[in-house]
Amino acid sequence: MSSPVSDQLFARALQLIPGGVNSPVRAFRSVGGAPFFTRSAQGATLTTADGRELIDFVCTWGPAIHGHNHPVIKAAIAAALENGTSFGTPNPYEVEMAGLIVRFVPSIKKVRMCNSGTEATMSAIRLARGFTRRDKIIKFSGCYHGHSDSLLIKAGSGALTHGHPDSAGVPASFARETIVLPYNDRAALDAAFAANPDEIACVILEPYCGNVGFIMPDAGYLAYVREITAKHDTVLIFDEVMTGFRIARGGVQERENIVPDLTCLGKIIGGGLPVGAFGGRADIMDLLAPLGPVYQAGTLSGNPLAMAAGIAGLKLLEETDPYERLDTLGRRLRDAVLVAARAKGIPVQVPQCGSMFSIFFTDTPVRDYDTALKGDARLFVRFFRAALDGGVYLAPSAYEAGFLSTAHKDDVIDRSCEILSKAISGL
Ligand code: HOZ
Repeated sequence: MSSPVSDQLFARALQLIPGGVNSPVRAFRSVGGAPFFTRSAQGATLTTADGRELIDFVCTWGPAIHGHNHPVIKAAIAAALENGTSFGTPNPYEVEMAGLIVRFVPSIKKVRMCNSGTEATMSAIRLARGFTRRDKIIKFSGCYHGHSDSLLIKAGSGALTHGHPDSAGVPASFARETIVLPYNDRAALDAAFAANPDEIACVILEPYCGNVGFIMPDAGYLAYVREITAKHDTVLIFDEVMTGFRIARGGVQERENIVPDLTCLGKIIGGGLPVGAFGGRADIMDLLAPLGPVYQAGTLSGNPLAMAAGIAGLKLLEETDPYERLDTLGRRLRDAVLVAARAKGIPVQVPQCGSMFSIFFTDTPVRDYDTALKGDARLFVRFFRAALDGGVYLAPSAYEAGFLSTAHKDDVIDRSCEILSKAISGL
């Protein structure tokens, strides 16, 4: 695929921006070649700087559940823009947004807005430490909670894709406070709590993992995590930055009927503009400044444009209730891949729930970091390139989730199934 405009832009970007990208997941280093540049995005389609149209299953890494550039969200941003871009004082949008989040997400009684998922998880952990007066935290290998120091240990997403799941620059003394366990392993949790009595401030996890590919919990696992954290007075934090408002309106916690103490949100709640939020039990949230001693702040937190976009997006979800439909489309895509791989004799796993999915080339069911790494990454690269040549853009990594939107209508899914099946049969 020749992309002279993208290639020229990338050459210039490499001189000015480390690796030519402002977030490592956008680089094509693990799949080879240079990334394409996007000129515009509409519905389920990206148009590259070279004028190529691609069916997009990255959806800006999750936020675009209504597709790109949805007219209702666009109009909400335009209307808010008339009143200004940032006030540095409370604004009415923030109150409406908080009301929507509290109404839709079962465990959230109070919520604080911030600017990214990274800020949300970092702040939720500080809050859990302030609440419990304990220092240690538990995270799970392959879970990615943004790029704050304590969390870049055995991390997924770009950290794993580019070969640095344990980031350089994290002081050993910080890393010592982070206990990393395998996901889906109850015995490992038991052992960690037994070895660190009254020391663990919080357990943070993506209840459905989306950053080491898409992985779902074994039956009863999340309930067990809830039970053991409650038993040890440890704060349970669900990182629903990806899954919030995507797996269900109330996130995984609604689907699985689990009540975490704190929840982190981002992506969809910003309607495509930068945003994050964390919320939960009122007694914990009220420890935040200015009420309490745990400090957290942000010049652009609750930004009126981001709030207006997010509010429009959340209201659209309420009006359209797209979840069953998205699941049907997700299953069609999954089944097409399974059928094509079976016909070709290629082992594949396609975990999928609603509008999230992954494609792992392995015969081992994927239930944690180690089994995700069993996927044939070289075969994934060939598959990725064939899909891209055919007109489908998947995340440029064997360890990222795919996303659908309501703009992926039947005909788009039909075409995608054809392209992906052809990509597999050519492997
Ligand atoms: N969670 C996203 C991908 N796994 C983050 C996107 C990014 O790092 O740019």
